[in-house]
Amino acid sequence: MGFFDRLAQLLGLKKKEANVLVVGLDNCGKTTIINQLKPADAQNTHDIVPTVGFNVEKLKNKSLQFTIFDMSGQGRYRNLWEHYYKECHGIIFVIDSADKLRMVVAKDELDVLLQHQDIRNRRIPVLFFANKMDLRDAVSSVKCSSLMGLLTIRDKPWHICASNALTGEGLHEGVEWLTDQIKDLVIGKK
Ligand code: G3D
Repeated sequence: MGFFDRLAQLLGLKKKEANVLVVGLDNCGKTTIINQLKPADAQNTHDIVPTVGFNVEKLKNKSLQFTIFDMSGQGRYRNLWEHYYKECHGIIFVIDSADKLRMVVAKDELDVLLQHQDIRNRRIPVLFFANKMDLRDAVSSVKCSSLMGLLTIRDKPWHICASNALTGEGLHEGVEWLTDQIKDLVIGKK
């Protein structure tokens, strides 16, 4: 059973809704990752288009919602996506591990996100994908953690996985972790 099915089933049982934000700079692989995570029968439907700043994907059963933001473009859409911070139960932060130059920008965006008033004081789980691990210039997930300053995050559970969104490699491990974290948050404590 995939991430969607498993989490949706758990949430469905409790009539809860979970919101997951999928964020990162443009072109880092957000859309490709979400497509991989969708149930097999929905994977080849073209209902997710490349993200232009902002894209909300709501699953049919309505218990699980993915909202995808591009954190690029001088924050043109920032006001729109900040609206979703209050309601989110988990964050997937996608990093292009082969684009060391823009990792500095990704780090700045991460810092702004983590300091936001609606995120700062909450123990929201953050899953990082060091994506595009298949590319020759890709840095390891350990190196990625250090470039992104992840070791300084102490008030939120976080986890990083190297991934290849084209093949799906690494995605499973990451979403297993996120599922467990959200399960505790949404079902365990609310
Ligand atoms: P975005 O939604 O974050 O903007 P996309 O990014 O999912 O649209 O991906 C941007 C490009 O990167 C796409 O290529 C996609 O196929 C590619 N990509 C995504 N993940 C990986 C990966 O893990 N490895 C490699 N090698 N490429 C990846 P195109 O050519 O369609 O623009």
